[in-house]
Amino acid sequence: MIDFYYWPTPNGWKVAILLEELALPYTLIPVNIGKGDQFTPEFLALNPNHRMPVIVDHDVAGDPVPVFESGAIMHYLADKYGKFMPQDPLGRKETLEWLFWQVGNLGPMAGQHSHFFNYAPEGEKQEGYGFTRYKNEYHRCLGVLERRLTGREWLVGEAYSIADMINWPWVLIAKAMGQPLDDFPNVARWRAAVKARPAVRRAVDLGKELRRSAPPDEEERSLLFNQTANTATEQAS
Ligand SMILES: N[C@@H](CCC(=O)N[C@@H](CS)C(=O)NCC(=O)O)C(=O)O
Repeated sequence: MIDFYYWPTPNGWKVAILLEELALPYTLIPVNIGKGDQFTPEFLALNPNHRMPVIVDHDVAGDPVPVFESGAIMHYLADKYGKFMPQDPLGRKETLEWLFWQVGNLGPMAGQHSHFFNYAPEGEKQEGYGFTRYKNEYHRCLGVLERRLTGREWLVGEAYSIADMINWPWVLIAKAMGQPLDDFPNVARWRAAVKARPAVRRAVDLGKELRRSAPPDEEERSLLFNQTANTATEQAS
């Protein structure tokens, strides 16, 4: 059995998609990131970076194994079950390239753009240097995907893989973040193909109702969104 520390956001969906595709049994453990669950000592023991998703794999020979960072989790599970990742060295190398690209490029750029787009105070939002920088970087990343997907169905090789699963969630919500995919027809086609998979639909629906729980108040939001090493440590203690 796997414990899945989760909140319904794009980073959470990545791992939810793989768990559903692998049809693995798991226990969902909600991490309400709007309320600060990611700073509890129990959670910090699993992920010192206080972010979800995290899994704890109990289906191992010794002590349960915690895994943090979505890319590491996807690689760990695909490797362990020998699925959704090519087995030949070149295919594995390409899968890792697109996995690392997601967690080093698309993920952070889309995440910061989402923050400015959804949470920045008025004024900062449309005109600020930061807003424009992350908006353009997110757009650039969509262009990288467009070039890669021109003339190919999936990101790596001939088959749907963890490279597609990890990149898809931040593309799913492109329009909602003010960047419709009109300029990126191949990305739009690929987005629809992934979205049509039953496992993907189950993953995106996972824990939807959790989001309806009370949103953070102003003080909580300020603490959560203005983290420094000190404030994060204070919250954890
Ligand atoms: N690089 C991390 C990013 C994870 C991440 O940023 N998770 C967000 C939710 S989408 C989170 O837990 N945020 C909590 C916070 O900001 O304190 C991964 O890919 O796992």
